[in-house]
Order: sequence, then C-alpha cells, then structure tokens
Amino acid sequence: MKSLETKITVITGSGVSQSSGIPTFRGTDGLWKKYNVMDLATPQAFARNPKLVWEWYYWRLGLVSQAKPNEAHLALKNLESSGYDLVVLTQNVDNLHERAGSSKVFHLHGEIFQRRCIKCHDITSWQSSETFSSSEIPKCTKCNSILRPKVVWFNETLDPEIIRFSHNRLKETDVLLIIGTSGLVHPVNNFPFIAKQGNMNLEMYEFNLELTPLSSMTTKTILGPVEKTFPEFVSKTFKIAKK
Ligand code: BJW
Ligand code: ZN
Repeated sequence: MKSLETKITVITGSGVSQSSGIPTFRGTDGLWKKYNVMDLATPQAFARNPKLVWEWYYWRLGLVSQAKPNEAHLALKNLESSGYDLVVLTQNVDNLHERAGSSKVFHLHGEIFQRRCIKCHDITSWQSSETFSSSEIPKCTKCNSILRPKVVWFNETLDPEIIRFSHNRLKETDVLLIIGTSGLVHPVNNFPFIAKQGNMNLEMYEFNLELTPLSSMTTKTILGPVEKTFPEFVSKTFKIAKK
C-alpha cells in the first residue's frame, strides 16, 4: 500500500469518459471514424465554416450535459479524498472529473462549456440549464463578433501556464497514472518522458483497452475497461478511506 506522502499525477484521455457515453476520438466508435478532423478541429476549419463546427460542438455539449461520471472518475475522487496529493491533467474537454468531485483538474485541451470571442477574447460559459438545440453561431455580448469553443484544436498551442505547471508537477511525481489515452497527440504524449526524466524511480501505470506507444515505458499496462480495472487497482494499491 502506498503511503499518503505519495505524489500522484494522472493523465486522462477520452477513454476514461467512454463508458459515460462520450465517444472517444480514434476508437472503433471514435469521432474521427464519422467526421473529418480537418473539417472540425482546426482553426482553419472554424474560419471556413463556423456553423458546421458549432453544430458538432452543440451535439457534443448535449452528450456531455447528459453524461454522468463513471466508476473510474469516482475512483480518482476517492483517492484524493483519502488524503493523497493528486493532480489530474486531462486532455478531455468534458467536466466529468469535476462532477465526480476531483478538485485539482487541469484541462490541457480546454473546456467544452467555455467560449471565447474571436475578436475581443472575452471568455464566457454555457449555462448548465441550456438545451443546445440551436444551430446558431453564438455572438459576443461585448463586441458582437462570433464566439468559438474555448478548446485547443490541432495546430494551436496549449496554455503555456498549464504546460509549465504540468511539467513541474510531472518532474516531482512518484506515481504516474495514464488512463484511457491513445498517447498519439503531442505534446501530452511527451509527458511520461518528462516525468521519467524527473524521477528515475517513477512508477508508471497505464490503463487502456489496448497497448499504446506509451506501453513500452510503463511499469505495468493494465488492459481492460478502465471503469472496471482502475477502481480495482486503486483499492489494491492505495489506502482508501472508508466512506
Ligand atoms: C479505453 C476505453 C475504456 C476507450 N477503458 N480504455 C506530426 C508529428 C508529431 C506532432 C504533430 C505532427 N503534426 C502536427 C503535430 C502536432 C499535433 C499532433 O499531435 N498531431 C498528431 C495527431 C500527429 N498537436 C497539436 O497540434 C497540439 N498543439 C501543438 O502541438 O502545438 C505546437 C505545434 C503546433 C503545430 C505543429 C507542431 C507543433 C494541439 C493538439 C490539440 C488536440 N485537440 C483535440 C481536440 C480538442 C477539442 C475537442 O475535444 O473538441 O484533443 S484532438 C483529440 O485528441 C482531443 C483529445 O484530447 C486528443 C487525445 O485523444 P485521446 O484522449 O487520447 O483519445 P483517443 O480516441 O485517441 O484514444 C482513446 C483511448 O482510450 C484509446 O487508446 C482506447 O483504446 C482507449 N479506450 N475506451 C480503457 N472504456
Ligand atoms: Zn467580443
């Protein structure tokens, strides 16, 4: 059992939310199987056809609004509330970690409930009561320009402050948990290397349905659905406070 002094950092990807009904990107039910990424998840695509991009995001906003955190999100919350120093670095734009109760969640690729004005950069949020049935392009109340989802698309850089924080945290971490990501997208796929450079004794566990390019460097890769494998791993490996 790991002592409560153990510093835990968690990297999550879309696989952690899959059983909550949110499609992954590259899996068999993945979004990229149905949609062309270059038509939807690049700044160039938005400049070309903002209405099409917003339609895709309205559909996904609806899915996220209906979704509930699953056993993997809840196991991470239990780990934190048992007293471990735990930080979640998520590539996901959904808010299921927060809704499960995790308090230190950093969104590397932005948040689907936030919007940003393309002209004055004002940031606003969708209301949780919203139904997302519209297909209108939302407008800025300050300058009347159009809003875009506050997410990170391909060819865009990640927030430098979140990157700096992540690097520092990875270098001082004792246990790295990599949950439900294909490990294909830069720069997050580099994070395990940064953690390993910071601590040669790092323990790294990966949870996925299949092997990934990161699997060769882990202490152990645990194959199977995370909503099952991850809570089992947590209860075997850490001291979990009784609820
Ligand atoms: C389960 C499960 C279950 C399922 N249980 N497991 C050439 C080489 C190298 C890099 C580049 C290159 N050309 C361009 C780049 C850079 C580019 C990049 O990495 N491209 C690669 C794809 C090649 N990266 C960028 O542009 C990034 N910016 C950047 O690097 O800036 C500097 C720079 C700029 C320009 C050029 C070069 C450098 C920005 C990346 C932004 C990614 N954005 C998206 C969309 C976010 C908004 C939104 O959601 O709408 O982020 S794309 C998409 O991929 C999304 C995800 O966060 C991200 C990662 O995907 P994830 O989460 O890993 O999902 P999947 O589907 O890939 O995997 C799911 C996994 O779960 C699978 O393994 C399943 O098996 C598993 N799974 N169910 C267990 N129940
Ligand atoms: Zn504006």
